Amino acid sequence: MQANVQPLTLPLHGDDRGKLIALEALSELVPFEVKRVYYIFDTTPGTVRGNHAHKNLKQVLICISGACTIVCEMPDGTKSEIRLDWPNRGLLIEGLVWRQMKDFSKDAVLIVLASEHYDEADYIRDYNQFKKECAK
Ligand code: T46
Repeated sequence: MQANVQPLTLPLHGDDRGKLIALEALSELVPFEVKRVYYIFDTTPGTVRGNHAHKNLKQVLICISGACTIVCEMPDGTKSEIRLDWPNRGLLIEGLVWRQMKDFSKDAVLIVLASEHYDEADYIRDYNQFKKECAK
């Protein structure tokens, strides 16, 4: 699978009652069947999470409350930082991408839609191993 990191702008349905965002599997925004949803919240100030890559997993990350920053390193070493600070701002990550999540605001809730069930064997948690995989 080609490594890909793609910011997404999720369509917002707003009126005088408030705002609503709909996410649909196999759509342009979530281009896979969602098998798992998890969320990260109540993070310790200053913490950095992630520090791993996935072999096969596809995910869409959305900070539905507060804000956090996602740092991605592509197989060619290119790095990008994406600030997720509004519920209609998402990030699609697929393929071999080293990721970190940092600078969580106190109220941050990061929700993640994932293409597969949890499988520790899909993780590359060793950075040197990641670089070796990238060189293949
Ligand atoms: C990712 C980033 C964005 C489970 O038991 N089931 C699950 O579905 C998940 C995601 C985690 N866990 C367990 C495994 C660990 O014992 O929860 C604990 C914390 O997981 P981890 O240290 O991998 O969490 P993060 O925040 O570093 O990474 C997570 C996801 O694991 C990862 O796939 O891409 O969020």
